[in-house]
Amino acid sequence: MAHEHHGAVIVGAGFAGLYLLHRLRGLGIPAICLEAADDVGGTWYWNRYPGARCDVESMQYSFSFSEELQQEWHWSERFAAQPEILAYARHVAERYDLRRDIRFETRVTDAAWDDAARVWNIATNRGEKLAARYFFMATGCLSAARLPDIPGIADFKGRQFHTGYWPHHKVDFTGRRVAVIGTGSSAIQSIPVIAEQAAQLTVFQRTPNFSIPSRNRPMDDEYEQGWKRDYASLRQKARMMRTGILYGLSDTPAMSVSAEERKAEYEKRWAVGGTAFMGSFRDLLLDQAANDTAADFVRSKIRETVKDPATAERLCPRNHPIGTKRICVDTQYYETYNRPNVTLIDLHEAPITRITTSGIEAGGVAHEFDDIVFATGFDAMTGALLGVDIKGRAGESLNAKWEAGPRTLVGIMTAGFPNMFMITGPGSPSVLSNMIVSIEQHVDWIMDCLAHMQAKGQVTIEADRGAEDSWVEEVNTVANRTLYPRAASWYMGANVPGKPRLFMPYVGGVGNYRVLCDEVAADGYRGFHFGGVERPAAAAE
Ligand code: NA7
Repeated sequence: MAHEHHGAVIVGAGFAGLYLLHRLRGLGIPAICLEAADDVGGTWYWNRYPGARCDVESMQYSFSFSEELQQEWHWSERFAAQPEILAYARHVAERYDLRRDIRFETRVTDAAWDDAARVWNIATNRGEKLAARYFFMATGCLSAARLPDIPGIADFKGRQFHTGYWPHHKVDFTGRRVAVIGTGSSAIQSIPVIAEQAAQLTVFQRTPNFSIPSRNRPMDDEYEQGWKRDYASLRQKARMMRTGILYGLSDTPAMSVSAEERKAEYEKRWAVGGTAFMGSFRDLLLDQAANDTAADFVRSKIRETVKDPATAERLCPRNHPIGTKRICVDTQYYETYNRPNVTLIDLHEAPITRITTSGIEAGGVAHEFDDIVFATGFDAMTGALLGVDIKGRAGESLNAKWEAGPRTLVGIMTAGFPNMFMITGPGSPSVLSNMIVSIEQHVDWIMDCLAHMQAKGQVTIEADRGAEDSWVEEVNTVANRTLYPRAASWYMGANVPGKPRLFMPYVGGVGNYRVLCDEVAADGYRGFHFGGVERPAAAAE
């Protein structure tokens, strides 16, 4: 079959894909977006589990590229729930007439660089063959859902769900015996909602997580107007923050104040709710003693909240510094364990041996269930990228190149794969940040770069291997200055058996990273090679 020719192919119609499509049109590069789902939204299309909600405040978890868009959209809650965020993604798609260039229910299977033609040849699960000069992987960082390797999963006769791959119809748990496996963010959000419906809910916990109450509430009109009056400058400040989120980040080291002052600060942040708790002191992710004070505080809150002391102890995280696994934000999570219909099973005391036709065997006990909810996470950051068979220059495969871990130059390109861009790829702040801020920064930077190439008549760009090696080292060096590598987290690839263990996101901060990327551009795109001069239009006539 002949190849369809496009200026650019984008994989994924989440926020990154939508914004890319919009911006590429602005540059006059005809693009097509290929999306496995039957609608836009990415993460917010798939993660429809009960209680799914963003842990970044709505006023900040939205696009900033259009003043009209940010003024006209109204968020109904401090932290938006999944249906509202999906409605927002749909609104963006319609407002900018993006759907006409999105091909749904189309999964990209292969992509190979043709060095002679200087194009990417792309194949889909529908047998289509496309060719494009530019290839964008806008596939998200948490999009390859993982079922655990527990024997017998296929034998279970009841209903099974994965939080990251939730059905589109309403799932009713009324009167049912439900198991939830996992206690990450998705479980912590869904457990309180499922517990209200289910006859019995049993939670199987391998690692307890730290969770901060969200204090979610309906949007306050004055608060919304405060943001909208000053959106441009507040957004600008957020872009320079460590996480791309504007909240109070203290400059004070934790141990420089008295225990009473520390407690007062933690109490204040606990009352405000949300991830800003980690901004209580500037060194919580750098200094173990400082971190211990915050972790002790949260453990004390768990003990205060959960009435059964044995359950409270099981829920207290002890094997990682607070914040080194993604901190969770909840609505009534710990309180849920006071309900008579909720039981917690600690897998260290009672490991799961198998799933049977009627339930789960753990610690020699057979538990019977009608439904099992797997809240077991994702092959994070690299899963979706490596899920496509990508071959670069001379047939080098991305899977082979990244066998010992992802290698990128600033998380945007990888050497040997010309004209292939990753949005919020490994080696960039990505999952440690407000994803929409990071998406906009990557797309804007790449668009400036493509405009620069257009102006010079260049058609290829590629990361230099030496520059990439230095960046990989820098990503490691900054991570090793923090407490992050002390946790067996999905940031480290630790949740996937056999995955290389190294800290994948760049921890140097969103603001610093932006400055660094701008310097690279100002320095003539230092570390990138350009090539293949396009014949001027007149000469080509
Ligand atoms: P996470 O944060 O990866 O959580 C997955 C949970 O599932 C976590 O508690 C895991 O325990 C647990 N898990 C994974 N495999 C197993 C097996 N085999 N047995 C028992 N328990 C298991 O995914 P989420 O979907 O909750 O959240 C992902 C991100 O989405 C979140 O951080 C937000 O950014 C949004 P473990 O900790 O590995 O011991």
